[in-house]
Amino acid sequence: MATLFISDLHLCSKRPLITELFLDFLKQDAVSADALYILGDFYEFWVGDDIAMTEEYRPITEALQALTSRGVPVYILPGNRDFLLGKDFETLTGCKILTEPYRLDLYGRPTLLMHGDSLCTDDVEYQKFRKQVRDPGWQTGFLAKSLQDRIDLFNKYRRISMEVTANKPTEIMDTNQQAIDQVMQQHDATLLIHGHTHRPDEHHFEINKRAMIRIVLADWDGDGSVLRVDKDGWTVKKLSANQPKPVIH
Ligand SMILES: [Mn+2]
Repeated sequence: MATLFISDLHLCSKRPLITELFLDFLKQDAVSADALYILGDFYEFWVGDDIAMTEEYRPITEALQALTSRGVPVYILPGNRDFLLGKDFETLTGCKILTEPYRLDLYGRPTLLMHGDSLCTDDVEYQKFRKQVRDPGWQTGFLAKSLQDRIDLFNKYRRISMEVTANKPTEIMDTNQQAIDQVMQQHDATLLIHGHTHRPDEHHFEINKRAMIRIVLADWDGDGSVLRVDKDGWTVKKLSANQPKPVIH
């Protein structure tokens, strides 16, 4: 038995193969797991729980429900794309939403789970935006708008974000080591698992002579990627679509 970690699937109707890969992963791998943790940006965007049963999202909602009802706990830690996941999503899927940083004992190892965007402290502009959209007052106001208005606003944010990102030095958008040290020390963890940067890797370093590890999960783009942890250690498993289908433009 193992605990599985995934992030940055960016599920949306424009990438049906990724959704298919995820649904297969639930049936083939996740069904026998101790637990599944989804560390943010599971969806490309999430404008409110009222989209959970729309044609686009229903298969995902129902597949998560099927998994949790079979007794596999599924935890989701919202990212910068899906921070509006809420109570109705929990009820419909049986998933539990975590707030970050989330600390757990992972087979004896004190572990911290995050999405990763809050560690990119060099990107001051982004952190300001993050603070705004994570504000409960802002969220209540946003969710009170019509579905179409919310989708339009999200698309606008995405456009602005893409323009801004294109002009930013890439180092700024990576994690800041001081921020990592601080959060790991504060929560007394020796392993940090996060996604967000799309720079999959395993970093080994020390804080006050204590060995630390930071695992960065891969985004799902063409292939899927799963971090599998058990009492003996961890491995990264690549997932490929069983029957590759031509992409129709
Ligand atoms: Mn992200």
